[in-house]
Amino acid sequence: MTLSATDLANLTDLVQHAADVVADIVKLTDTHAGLTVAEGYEIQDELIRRRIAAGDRIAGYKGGLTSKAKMQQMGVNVPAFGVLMNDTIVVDGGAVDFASLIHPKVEPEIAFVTSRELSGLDCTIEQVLAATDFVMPAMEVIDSRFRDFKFDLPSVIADNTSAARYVVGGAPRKVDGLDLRLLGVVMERNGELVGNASGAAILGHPAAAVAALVHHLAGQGKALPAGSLVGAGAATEAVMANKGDHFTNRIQHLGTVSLRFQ
Ligand code: OOG
Ligand code: MG
Repeated sequence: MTLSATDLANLTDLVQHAADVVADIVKLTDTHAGLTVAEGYEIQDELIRRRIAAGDRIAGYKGGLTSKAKMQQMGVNVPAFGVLMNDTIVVDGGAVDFASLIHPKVEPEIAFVTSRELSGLDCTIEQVLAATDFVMPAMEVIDSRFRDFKFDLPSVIADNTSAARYVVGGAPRKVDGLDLRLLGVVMERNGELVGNASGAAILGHPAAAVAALVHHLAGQGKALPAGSLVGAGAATEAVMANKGDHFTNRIQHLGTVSLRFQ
């Protein structure tokens, strides 16, 4: 479809309002059938612009749908990219207000912090690793604004890829001497195993998710700034959360990160 300025404003309002009032909506393509992926990113950009105008700031970036487990769970077969806003960052061990979210799910992730700018459509895993300051265990709380988490690629992108909360923890670790593909990832809910994988579950190598983000930004004429926090995406399926639940992600050699819902 051709997204008019009015459509852009209205669809952005719709998504932001759903988040604000904690009530789901149907996916955008149910009412705007021809919405494209590029238009999804236009809506996401407008959403982020508005949050910045309201006083928030960008804390980092995220890759989503970067593992087979997630792609199969959501019925989407390519990654999508989004932005982590500062007011969604939770401290390690911290609490998330369950009532502030529609139907939160938790994902075990690995997060990167970069030391140099990365750019270009040909950015490689090696370049990402050379520009990585450190990696940390992380978890994302996703909360699709769409009913029953039913969406397609343009809709989920417009919804800033379901981003809701993000927590990093452990001890920041240099990647030298580590093969990130081989790191065991173990997520527990209330002490019970709910997901396990190795780093390779993320596009074959977690740094490939950062490279894919760089390619995506390059397509928009942008670079990934030095000092960026990047969530590489869930290594396993996302797991439904309930009020009172406590989640932990343990990653071999990187340590542990946790959060709870209250
Ligand atoms: C989209 C976001 C996916 C990930 O890590 O794969 C994501 C969704 O599944 O709602 O953040
Ligand atoms: Mg995620």
